[in-house]
Amino acid sequence: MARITLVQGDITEQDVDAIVNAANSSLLGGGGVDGAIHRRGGPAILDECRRLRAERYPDGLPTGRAVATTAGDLPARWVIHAVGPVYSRSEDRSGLLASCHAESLRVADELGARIVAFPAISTGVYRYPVEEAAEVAVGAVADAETEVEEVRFVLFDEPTYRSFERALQEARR
Ligand code: AR6
Repeated sequence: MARITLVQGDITEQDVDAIVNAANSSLLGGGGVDGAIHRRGGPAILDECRRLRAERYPDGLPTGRAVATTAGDLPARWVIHAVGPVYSRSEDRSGLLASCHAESLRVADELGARIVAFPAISTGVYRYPVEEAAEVAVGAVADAETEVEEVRFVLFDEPTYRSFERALQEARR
């Protein structure tokens, strides 16, 4: 089981084996953490995303799934693009949110990544309530059978950091 750690900061600065991107199905970029990763990582990431679309995912990467590319100019070696669900009040999409964490770790295992950083997937543009998302994310990572040694959640702001801290305390009880 991977050790879970938390830091407040910018995921693009993390010197880890792989960072996870909160992507969308198109894999062609967007705002939030996705925009920051493509901006800081340079064009090599988008080139590989375009190739993945053409060769493996002509209809896009389904929600709940993950796929790796180079990390371009970032300190990390790989970016694992994961597609979280858009939050819905009428439908429970926590299974999809858990799945994109489990799938990211499966991809990390294929790469041989040992330290993997995750942002708070789905809690920005996709509007998932942070408290709920933190519980799902921490639970999914804690349940995963993986060779990854450390999963580092990199939380952009203090309220998100606090939510993950609470979720981690709950999970350890
Ligand atoms: N480092 C760490 N966390 C960050 C950073 C950063 N540099 N920048 C933002 N965050 P979001 P989503 C936090 O919107 O909700 C994009 O357009 C942010 O504060 O990036 O999964 C994609 O292309 C929030 O807590 O991702 C998709 O279309 C968290 O990252 C869509 O947004 C996630 O916010 C995905 O939406």
